[in-house]
Amino acid sequence: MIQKQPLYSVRMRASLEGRHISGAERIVSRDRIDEVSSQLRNRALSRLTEPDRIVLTIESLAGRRISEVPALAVTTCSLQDVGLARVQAARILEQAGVDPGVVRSAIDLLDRGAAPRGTVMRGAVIMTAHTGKRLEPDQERGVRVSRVDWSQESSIPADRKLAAAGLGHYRTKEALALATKISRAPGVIAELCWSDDPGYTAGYVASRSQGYVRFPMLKRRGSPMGGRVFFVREADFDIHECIDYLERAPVLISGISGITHEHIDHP
Ligand code: WAQ
Ligand code: MG
Repeated sequence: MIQKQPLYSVRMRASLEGRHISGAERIVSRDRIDEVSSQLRNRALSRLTEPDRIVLTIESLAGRRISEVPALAVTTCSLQDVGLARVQAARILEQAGVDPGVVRSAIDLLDRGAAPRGTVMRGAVIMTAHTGKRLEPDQERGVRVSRVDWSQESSIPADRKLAAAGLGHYRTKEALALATKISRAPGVIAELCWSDDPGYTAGYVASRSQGYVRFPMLKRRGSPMGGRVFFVREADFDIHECIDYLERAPVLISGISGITHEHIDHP
């Protein structure tokens, strides 16, 4: 899509003594750069841990091809027990084509901390769906998905629809945008994610065909462990093409596709 007005990627990264604390990003028109920059800066400063360094990057996307795609459909699965939720999440990933053993090792990996010393990675693990091999070049950093946001026209209506469904937390809106972009990455067949925020227990599994399936309790409250795993097909997988898309291709989310709740007592 060719934009009438040039768009800018605005990205924030905050750290303390070199350790990552928070990051966020937007894609906005020129006249909104000031407003959004200060929002991101305030967000960095309002974290429990105060950063000693905040890096703001403002980059023009003029001349870049920007794709506009609808959000994945959202389903919330009612299972309130972490163990049962993980069984159901695993089943969905298996249906997407991930080997059952690989699903288990991915869940264990996020539980233990996927970075080398058992800490949380800044970005995502890339894992082959049949043999469970890790392919991300740097296991401390992982792959950071970037250059994705809700379009200006869709953002407020999306807030309204998500809030009306009881999903008004900013994390849900951001994760849905990320998951939508990730689901379209070349070679990615599914994703698993839950937050590293000890107070935020919700997580999701997502794929292009199954949509965004969220679980209010995908980890135990109080756990500082979280992360993302992108499962990729084994054959003809081009890691450079995939990472280039995830990190660099600008994607705008054009609107909400549907929000449903699914009540099941047992996986
Ligand atoms: N690209 C790749 N990986 C990322 C990115 C990114 N841009 N941002 C975060 N991660 C990885 C990193 O390992 C984090 O530790 C982990 O994901 C979790 O990040 O209600 O808030 O920002 O439907 O803590 C999911 C459920 C919330 C939302 C996810 O993730 C819902 C969330 P967080
Ligand atoms: Mg976080």
